[in-house]
Amino acid sequence: MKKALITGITGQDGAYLAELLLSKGYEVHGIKRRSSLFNTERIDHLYQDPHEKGVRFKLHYGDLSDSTNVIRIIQEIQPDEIYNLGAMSHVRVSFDEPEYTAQVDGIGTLRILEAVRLLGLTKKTKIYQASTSELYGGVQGHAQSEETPFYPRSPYAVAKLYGYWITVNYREAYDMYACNGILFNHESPLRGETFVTRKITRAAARIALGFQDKLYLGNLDAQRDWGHAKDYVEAMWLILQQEKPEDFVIATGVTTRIRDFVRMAFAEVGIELDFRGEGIDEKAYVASCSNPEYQLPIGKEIVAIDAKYFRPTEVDLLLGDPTKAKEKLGWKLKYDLPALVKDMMDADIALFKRDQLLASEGHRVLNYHE
Ligand code: NDP
Ligand code: GDR
Repeated sequence: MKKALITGITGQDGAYLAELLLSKGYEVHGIKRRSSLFNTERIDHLYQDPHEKGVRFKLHYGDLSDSTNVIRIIQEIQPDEIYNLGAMSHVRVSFDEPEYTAQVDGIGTLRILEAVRLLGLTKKTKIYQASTSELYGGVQGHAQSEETPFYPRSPYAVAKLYGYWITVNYREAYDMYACNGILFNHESPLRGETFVTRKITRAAARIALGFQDKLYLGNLDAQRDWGHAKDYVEAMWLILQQEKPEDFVIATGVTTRIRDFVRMAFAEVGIELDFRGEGIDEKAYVASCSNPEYQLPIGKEIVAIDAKYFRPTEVDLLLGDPTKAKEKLGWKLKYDLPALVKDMMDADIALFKRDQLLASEGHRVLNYHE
């Protein structure tokens, strides 16, 4: 039985990847962080009582900022495959926590690679590094492929740039099977609530059900190449099953503006949005207002702009070219953007209908929205 170790198993991709590997017969180990509240909601359905026999799903406390912890866990497990998905993954938050982001997303990758080398596992253990389309950042004007140079535009992307190159370097220096998946944005019902797509689908569902009045967003003109996380974890696995270790771009090849995602999500609950602000430079508009908190109401007064969601440096357009992955990995997409939006909206409507029921019975429901 193959053994896999997933860092970041409690995150969106970690949860889907764990499901996929279990379905393929792997023994799956994951690193979870200690937190003051349970943080395993996305993988609770996979939990197996460790006291039982034949358990194939095991969690270990750990943190990518702690080298000795990483070494000990890898030594104990002796994994065949490591998927390094753990990261401070929020681009805007990385401007607030740049040093921590560098420690975890950059040096954390080195800690994994170095642990495998020190433990003499270079011939046994294959490593997948969660690289990102954010590496391209300021490179605009054409579809981005494995050959496109990088120009990171955030502390997150700069940390991931180190992760990318240290993975390539260990592959070349020590002949390790270590690969980068350069994944473009991928979303799902399990997407973290503060990333733009989930923030939008949650808000559309909550507004339709009367839990929320308004949705505040930042730059609506950015364009992203969005796929479904379920399709993208398949690619991660395929990348580690090749004869030779190589890096791959994983993307849909279609890009869409944030405002169009907003329209599509609200259309699912029968709300047609008419963007009054369309065509104007919203960032300049907000900056020109004397009150920095001024919010420009657009779209039937339901969607408004709040300057705090703009980033000091933005990535305007991401559009990936997945030709190599399609040809060499045989990777295929099952979801297009309308199917992704529908999947997310269905899940969030169901979630908040449950809250509606709880509220009608007099129970307190969580009121969190960013
Ligand atoms: P999430 O933010 O959903 O999950 C991140 C995971 O990393 C969580 O399990 C989190 O734990 C864990 N983590 C955070 N800090 C540490 C740390 N110090 N030590 C160990 N684990 C830590 O991200 P996604 O699932 O969306 O993304 C997975 C990976 O892929 C990330 O590396 C991300 O940067 C990268 N990526 C994501 C893309 C996307 O569109 N989703 C695109 C390209 C790359 P906890 O639950 O405790 O917070
Ligand atoms: P991104 O995803 O930065 O591409 O990183 P995010 O969903 O956060 O932003 C996408 C675009 O939407 C704009 N935007 C807003 N973003 C957020 N979060 N909140 C808002 O209110 C808002 N309004 C507009 C942003 O400015 C941006 O242009 C994601 C992460 O998963 C990374 O870990 C991963 O590496 C990349 O995708 C590929």
